[in-house]
Amino acid sequence: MDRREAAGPRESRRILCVCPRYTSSFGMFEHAYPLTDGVRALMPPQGLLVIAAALPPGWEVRFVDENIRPATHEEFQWAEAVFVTGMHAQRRQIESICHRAHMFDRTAILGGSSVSACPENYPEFDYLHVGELGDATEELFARLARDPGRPERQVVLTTVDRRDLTDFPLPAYELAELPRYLTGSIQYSSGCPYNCEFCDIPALYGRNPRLKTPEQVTAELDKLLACGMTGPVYFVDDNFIGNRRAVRELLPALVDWQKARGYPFIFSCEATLNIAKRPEILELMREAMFETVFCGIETPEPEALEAISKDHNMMVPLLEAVETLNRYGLEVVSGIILGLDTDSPQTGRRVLDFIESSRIPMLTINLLQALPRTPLWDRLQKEGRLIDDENRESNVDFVMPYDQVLTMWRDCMERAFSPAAVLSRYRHQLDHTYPNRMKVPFRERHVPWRDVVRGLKILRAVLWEVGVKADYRGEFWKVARTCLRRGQIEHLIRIGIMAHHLVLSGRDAVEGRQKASHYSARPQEMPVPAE
Ligand code: B12
Ligand code: SF4
Repeated sequence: MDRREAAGPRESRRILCVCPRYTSSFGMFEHAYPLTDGVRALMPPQGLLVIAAALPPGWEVRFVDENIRPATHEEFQWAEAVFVTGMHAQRRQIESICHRAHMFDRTAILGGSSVSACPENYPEFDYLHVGELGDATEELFARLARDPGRPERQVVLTTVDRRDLTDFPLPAYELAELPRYLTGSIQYSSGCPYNCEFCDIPALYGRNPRLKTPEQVTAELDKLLACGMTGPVYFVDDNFIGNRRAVRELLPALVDWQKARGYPFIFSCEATLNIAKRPEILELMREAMFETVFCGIETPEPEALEAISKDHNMMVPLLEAVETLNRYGLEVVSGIILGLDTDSPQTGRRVLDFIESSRIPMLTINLLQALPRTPLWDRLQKEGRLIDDENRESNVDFVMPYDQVLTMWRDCMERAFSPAAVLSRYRHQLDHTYPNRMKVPFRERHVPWRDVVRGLKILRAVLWEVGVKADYRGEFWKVARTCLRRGQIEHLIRIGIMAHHLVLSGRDAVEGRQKASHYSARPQEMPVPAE
């Protein structure tokens, strides 16, 4: 029997899927959006699009991403049940969708990473779906098929038997307004073999990465392309090289797919820094047109890496690893954590020195936040060092004085993202990383006319908003002139919008407009949109 038919009686149901707004934070690239032609969010929510595709046949589904526009009264009225997803950082916005669903007496159902880690945080939802797509999802569909109404008390369904990734449906990309996203999203694997102290991935998604087949991934790419997506596509995998043997099988399929279709996509992914030890993987990534890799470097201090069980970052000296990736045309994006137990008053200076020497342009610098279902949470709880105070920037009672950690964070943000620092790091990438990328002649590339028009509009916005109006335009032109002289318009556009975001985010941090920990669910100034 088809798995989708196993859900129960074939009653047709009307499901409204709603993705909550993100909390305003550095990693959302919000300052970049006004320079684009209508981008409103970073990437489509893969989890909700997979669930939408897994609904039993005949069920009607609508999808709204509230980062793009709010769900309307008419949509809530239309639905029999409202499906919501989300991370801890979106908690208040998740709750708001539940309230609105209940205003119309609609059944509210929550899944995703936040509820999977902390079901107790969401007492108001009618159903909680804990864990990945699996037996809980089938039970949910069967119950809704029998009765879509609100149950008398909350029902919590927990996946014990996860659905094999090879059995995942193609995400329902057709429901999303793809041009409104900065990048597309795709998933190849789930889970990570490491066990970093602060990370909840091993507990939520497992330590043995589960995988899709290369054929499935290329079919998803075909679907993304058919739905009108071109340009950047992000692999949402926790660690792209979690299973190195498998990735060596996937990459040749990606290379062939890209070649056959004229390289419509530019890929990025998240991977551990020890990827630098695998030149054969890096070469294939270059050929498949991977251009950016997010690596959780976390800290340049070796004793700190050891203390947070991230010693795999030390397999290759940090600077050497970054340089190696750059040699394959890969720009590194890095996460940095301040507030670790090993931090000293010198840590901020060391972080800044590392940023300067590695020339990594884009870094998310966060204060440590303890997430539930992590070894860090368990340790701090035992030590009595978890602080539940929404007015603080972190729930961790740091070893160093709180104000000193916060000052160190602000100082790092200010210096790392000063216009001169940001643009000189991009200048380095322009000379030492980008020339190492695959060069495909323009006529051999699949670039729809609409993308050319879009590129020109963004170029105009960059030149006007940054090149003419910004107070740091002098620094911008030092790099922009070189790009123009070399005819590197794509680089000019990318550097223009990203540098703008980094510079403005640094200023937000210094002027207190940005949170120091993007992981918490502290209520945020950003309101939930009214209809
Ligand atoms: C891509 C990604 C992002 C993207 C896009 C997120 C998105 N909406 O797609 C962006 C860049 C926006 C992002 C941002 C952040 N992220 Co993020 N992100 C991820 C990542 C790497 C992949 C997400 C994904 O697509 N997974 C694949 C899908 C298929 O899995 P899934 O979403 O869990 O969905 C499955 C189930 O949960 C379930 N499901 C999901 N939704 C629903 C709904 C219903 C109704 C049902 C029945 C089932 C269901 O079915 C799906 C299939 O199995 C995850 C790690 C991970 N493994 O998930 C981190 C992760 C979700 N992010 C995390 C964090 C901390 C953040 C940030 C705070 C980072 C930062 N420093 O700013 C911000 C927060 C955003 C904000 N400021 O509001 C944490 C969340 C911790 C938590 N438990 O809430 C994670 C788990 C990583 C981690 N441990 O650090 N992130
Ligand atoms: S390597 Fe990354 S995904 Fe894996 S446990 Fe560490 S922080 Fe989490």
